[in-house]
Amino acid sequence: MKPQKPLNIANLSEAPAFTALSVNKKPSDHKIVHIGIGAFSRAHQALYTQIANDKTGSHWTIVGVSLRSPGVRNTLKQQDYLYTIMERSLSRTNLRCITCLEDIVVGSEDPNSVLEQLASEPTKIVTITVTEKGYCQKNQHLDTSNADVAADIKSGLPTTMPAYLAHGLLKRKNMGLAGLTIISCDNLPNNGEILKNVVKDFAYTLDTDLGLWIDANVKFCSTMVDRIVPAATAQVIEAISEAVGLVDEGALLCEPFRQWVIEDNFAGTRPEWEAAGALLVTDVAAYEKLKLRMLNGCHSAIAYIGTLLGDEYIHETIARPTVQEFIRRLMGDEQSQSLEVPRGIDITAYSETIIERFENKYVPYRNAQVATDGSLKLPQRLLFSALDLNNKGISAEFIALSVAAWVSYLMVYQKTKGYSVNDPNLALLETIVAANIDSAEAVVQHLIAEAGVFPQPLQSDAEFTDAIIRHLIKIQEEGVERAISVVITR
Ligand code: CS2
Repeated sequence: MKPQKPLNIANLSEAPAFTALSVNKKPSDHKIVHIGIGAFSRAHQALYTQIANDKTGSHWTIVGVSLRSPGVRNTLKQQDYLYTIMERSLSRTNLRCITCLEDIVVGSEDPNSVLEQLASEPTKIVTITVTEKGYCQKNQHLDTSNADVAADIKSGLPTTMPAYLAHGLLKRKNMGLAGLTIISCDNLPNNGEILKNVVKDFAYTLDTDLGLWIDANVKFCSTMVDRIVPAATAQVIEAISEAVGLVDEGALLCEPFRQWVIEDNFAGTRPEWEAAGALLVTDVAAYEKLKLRMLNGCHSAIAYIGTLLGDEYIHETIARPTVQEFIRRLMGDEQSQSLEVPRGIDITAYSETIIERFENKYVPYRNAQVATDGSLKLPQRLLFSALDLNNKGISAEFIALSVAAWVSYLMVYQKTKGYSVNDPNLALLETIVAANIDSAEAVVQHLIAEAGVFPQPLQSDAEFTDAIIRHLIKIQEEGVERAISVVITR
């Protein structure tokens, strides 16, 4: 039966799965400010904090920050910031109510409300999920040619993540508050270091001493985060609301799998996230590389191949035997060969788990969602692996085909506009593709040289360039599935 009443504290006892829950809404003196309070962070970091609270009796709360849209705040405010996570696979369905989210502030409505949270005494930790483009970086430093960054420097009011953090830290410094720990949870290698660089670069534009204060008082942790959490749809909200027995407009569906590896580099206290299964390590680099190349690299390859095949979802594309074999080989022959597997990880089992996770049709994930922002994702997901393989004398045929699928995806879009392409560099990509639309060779060469996507040494790798062109021509002439069949039977 369709529920009528909303999920909130007063109605909680009417949700059979949650009757035993007690919600602690007392003000907390241990807060985490989370910038970028989207579906991923609510089903990942918030869950780790919730479990750590539940297991240890601690009372850490999260204040979410949405830099632009008030949507999530508007939805969750009416529900006392409670929401459900449904973990789902063939063999498992689990419902959980998250109660540790305290509030959400919206930067576009009131930038000061964000700065106040960053510069409040109880705030000990800031976690970040703003996606690749939110870092406003170029070569791991602040990109001052980025229009939003330039506007933030000029106006003195923040709109970008680096500007918010720098202003917030300045406020903390001026108020004589202690430093804090800032944790990047985005899919970027070396994410803690990049975050530190962009924040410090912005800090120097505000106050010459702020950089020194940051060095002395603020710690940045790199992390590897992993969980497949699609953007919630109306169907998901309806199905979860029915399962809960209350209407939950903020409900999220995700896979049961989750992983969080955190660099143990804290300025002060933190939740006992290890009680929720997080791994605290001295160096996360190897874990980041493993996950970015094995999972995200293959995810992107599937997204472009799947879009060319007209598939809506990742699970549909991975169910095609040729694609599945291709992804296994991309992982086994190339991505895994390009990196050092962290000790204790069985790479074959890890790869098979990734395939199973992609196959999880109970958590449908759109190819279009993974395909977004390709120009910012391709380097760490596929291109750096090609570079490392090249240095080892191993050819990168499967990677080249995946890159050719991305090029073909841009070309088909240019010609047909049959789907939308979301990418912050779309204008430049379109210009390059449009000028060379009749020649696979020219399009690849100009994208490699001018799109700002391909790392320098790879630009002069003629063998890699030729392989992309060869696969692109095959895709154009015989279709992507045939192009894949050729490489997997070699
Ligand atoms: C995906 C990731 O949309 C994407 O680009 O590859 O969001 C992926 O689902 C997560 O990184 C999994 O941990």
